[in-house]
Amino acid sequence: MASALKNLSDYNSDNLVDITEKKFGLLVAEWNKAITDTLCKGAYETLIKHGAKPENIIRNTVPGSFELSLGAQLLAQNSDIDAVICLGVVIKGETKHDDYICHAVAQGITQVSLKYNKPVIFGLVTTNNEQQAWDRAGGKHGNKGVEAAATAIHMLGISA
Ligand code: DLZ
Repeated sequence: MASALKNLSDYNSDNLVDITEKKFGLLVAEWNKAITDTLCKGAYETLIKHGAKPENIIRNTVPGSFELSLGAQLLAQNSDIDAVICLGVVIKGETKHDDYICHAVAQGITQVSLKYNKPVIFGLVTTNNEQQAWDRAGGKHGNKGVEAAATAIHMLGISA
């Protein structure tokens, strides 16, 4: 099985861009807050490590992952912001709520990305249980917040 790109060093350096003057919107859902805070820390530290300035990382929270789409739109419409990183954790329950939320967010942030022509990153961890979510928030499957930030930086390097 192909392994996921986890760090910027996994990307082709041709696509990398200097992010010292780039502005990022970091949008974090508060459901499963302990886990989303860990994703957020991973994303934030990755941006800083690769040259972003702390004052250029605008962090906002939304109540739950369902609200990520509107939150992303509110950030993306700001012409100062170059990329938006959406982070959330949706854990399967007894009903199909997880399906509805995940599909809505996937569609919503895709629309925002295409409407505003800027990267809006899908950093949604969707799992069957809490342990699987922790496994992806600094556990055995890495930190998806780090991957989301690396993806944003990579996308900023795409040019026509
Ligand atoms: C309602 C709900 C449920 C049941 N589960 C989650 C979840 O696992 N992860 C998450 O981020 N949000 C959840 N929510 C909240 C919804 O995303 C949303 O905030 C509410 O339905 C209000 O629109």
